[in-house]
Amino acid sequence: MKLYTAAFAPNPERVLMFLREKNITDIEMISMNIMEREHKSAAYRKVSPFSQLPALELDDGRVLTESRAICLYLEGLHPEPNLFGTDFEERAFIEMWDRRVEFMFLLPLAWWLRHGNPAFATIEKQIAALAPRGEKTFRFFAKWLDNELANRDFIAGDRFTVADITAFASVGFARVAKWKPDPDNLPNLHAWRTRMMNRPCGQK
Ligand SMILES: N[C@@H](CCC(=O)N[C@@H](CS)C(=O)NCC(=O)O)C(=O)O
Repeated sequence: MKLYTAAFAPNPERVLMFLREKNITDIEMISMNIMEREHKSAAYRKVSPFSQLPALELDDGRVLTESRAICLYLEGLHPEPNLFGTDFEERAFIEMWDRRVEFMFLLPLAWWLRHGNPAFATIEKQIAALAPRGEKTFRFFAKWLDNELANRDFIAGDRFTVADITAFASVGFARVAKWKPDPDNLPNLHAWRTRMMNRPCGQK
């Protein structure tokens, strides 16, 4: 299998963290430079129809895109440690949390950065009004998550799951906005981030 990936990009990072947590090391890596538009080549468009990363090319030539789908496939091949849930109830709650994080944290952050930071003009038709809208939702969700984490150590419950990976990749990407959870205002999110940094997902 081949994983098309990119440095400093949150969705590829989600899959790379998943690989580290599962200790999967037998996938060929093909790294592309997004800022230099390597992923916009005609050759890569044949791999990924929307020219996005990551993409996992299977040995039979089929291609999976969407970080979550790639992780789910890898969970099937490497069931332990379980990161998607062991029974239907746990899977449903983990999915709820993972989607909350993706839609209310990672995507607003992407709007904030991609529409507000001139560095992203090479890959985004920027609409200035989307940046503050994204920033507001991102900051709102960070505060909300901080309150949630007052009562537990992980995003979706009492153990580490794929939802922690999505949130940790988001917090990593937020460094581009010079944002990280401030221990005074977001103490629980700050403590959770420290826990993540000390896990395999935090070891680059
Ligand atoms: N929903 C997709 C999103 C993939 C995505 O947006 N990837 C970004 C990198 S984080 C990308 O390829 N950006 C290139 C571009 O927008 O031109 C997933 O979960 O994998």
